[in-house]
Amino acid sequence: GLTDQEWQKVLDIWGKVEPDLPAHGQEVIIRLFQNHPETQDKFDKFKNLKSVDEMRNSEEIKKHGTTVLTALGKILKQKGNHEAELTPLAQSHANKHKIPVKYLEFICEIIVGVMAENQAAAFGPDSQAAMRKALELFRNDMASKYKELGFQG
Ligand code: HE6
Repeated sequence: GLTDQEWQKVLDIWGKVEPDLPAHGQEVIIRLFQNHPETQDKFDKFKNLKSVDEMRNSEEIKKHGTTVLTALGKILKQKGNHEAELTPLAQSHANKHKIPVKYLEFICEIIVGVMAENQAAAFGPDSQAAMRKALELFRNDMASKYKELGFQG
């Protein structure tokens, strides 16, 4: 788990991201699709978007990025006691969307990268380390739920 100080760092930096959630979310989804095109294939609604320009002009991508980061923020705010938030997310991503744990790793790495670019001043090495730990906890707990559900993610 994380110490109180680490959670404090995570929630402090998330507080800086939150006012600008749609921009962060849009960038995260576009980078996910650019760096790992197999993730884009999981989305019926985004399969048709071919170029970065099309992605940038898509309100749907921005909306989805906001949805994803809003859900993640709710989870982070539970400071590890995220069972109630994680269960439905694991269920939908295992059973319905079929998203391997590997893809969760991809998006977590991209989230840290986008935050590092957009929040350079506030997101120092300690904050980055704390954020990475929080995202690792999230992924590990998602992976456990996947196992319970029999999804070999
Ligand atoms: Fe996904 N997602 N997602 N997801 N998702 C979500 C929260 C998805 C995610 C990683 C989602 C995904 C494919 C997520 C998704 C729908 C992820 C919410 C709240 C919803 C929703 O309610 O609509 C993380 C880390 C979080 C917090 C891929 C690929 C990755 C890496 C759909 C195909 C699909 C969908 O609706 O079709």
